[in-house]
Amino acid sequence: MSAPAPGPLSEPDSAPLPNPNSAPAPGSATPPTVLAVAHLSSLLMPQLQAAFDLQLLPDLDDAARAAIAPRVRAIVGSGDSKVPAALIDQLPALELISIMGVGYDGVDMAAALARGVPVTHTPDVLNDDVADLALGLLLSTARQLPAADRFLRAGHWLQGNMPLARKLSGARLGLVGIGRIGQSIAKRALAFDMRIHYTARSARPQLPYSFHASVQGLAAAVDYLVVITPGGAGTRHLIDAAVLHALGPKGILINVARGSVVDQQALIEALEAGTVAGAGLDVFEDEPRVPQRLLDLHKVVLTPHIGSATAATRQAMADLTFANLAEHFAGRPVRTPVPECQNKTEPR
Ligand code: 8YV
Repeated sequence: MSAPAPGPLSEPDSAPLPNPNSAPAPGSATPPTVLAVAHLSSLLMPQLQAAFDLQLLPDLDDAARAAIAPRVRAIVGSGDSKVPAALIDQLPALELISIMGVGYDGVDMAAALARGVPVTHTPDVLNDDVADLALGLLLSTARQLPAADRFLRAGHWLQGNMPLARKLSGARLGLVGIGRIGQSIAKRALAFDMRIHYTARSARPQLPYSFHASVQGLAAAVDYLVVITPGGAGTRHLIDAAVLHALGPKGILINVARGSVVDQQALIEALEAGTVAGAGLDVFEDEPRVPQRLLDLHKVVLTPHIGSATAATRQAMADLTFANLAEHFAGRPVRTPVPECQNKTEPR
């Protein structure tokens, strides 16, 4: 993919980024039209509104959509936004897709690549938060922290102690995915003296952890299985009934990746049957809807997709999403292209 040609608003290389707090000066050139595919973070929207002709897809009727389609030069969305081929195909002037999230499985990458449209995301800035949450879910499920809180508040302590929980320190941890976030989880788990195992497309001999070629083999070898692999067609239902069976009646599953990676129906059945001990889930197959059968299970800890949801991290993600757009429209290389678009944009 060649670097996009600088647009009419291009500035010399030394020019500062557009100031997100100032609207274009009266009489200046029309700002580029950017289409937000959803109502996005309030940390990002004001920056976009100040710098661009921002159009909100959910607010447009068919006629308004058709009217702006020829001038849309960028799409902006979040990690869970859908950017289908049908939308990309309707936008002849599209130059960039900027996603506020590390995951971009909602973007039809084949369609974007076919059109030569670069896609950017927000890696690294959220590694700590997602890894922190994974450890939080591990501790919450192992030590039954939400159940303990409910137990105390309900007055049950007055009648006796809670059933004993599970030990986390020293246990075997299996990571499905050993990318940047997976390694951040491993680093934290080492402080709990956990023994780290992982599976990935290929072994990483430089890492001091035990590699397993299959997810099933990994699940059979560990006490806790943490899913931290990208979503999308390639990993859909990677954690299926067979993997859950291998994890076994003492095993606990944590998912901080994408709901699509786990066969949710198979997980519910395994939890109900007791063939898996528990689960800590931050992501679900049909967010924000969570099946009643999952809500009814006391051995699961459920959080509403909050992996990166701290003020500091969401600000960093918003700023990086904006910076990718700003760099592009200033005629400079984008900062964080997705892996499929790296080395295909101008070298930095
Ligand atoms: C948020 C995420 O859901 O980064 C991701 O891929 O799933 C989360 O951080 C979202 O993208 C925030 O906009």
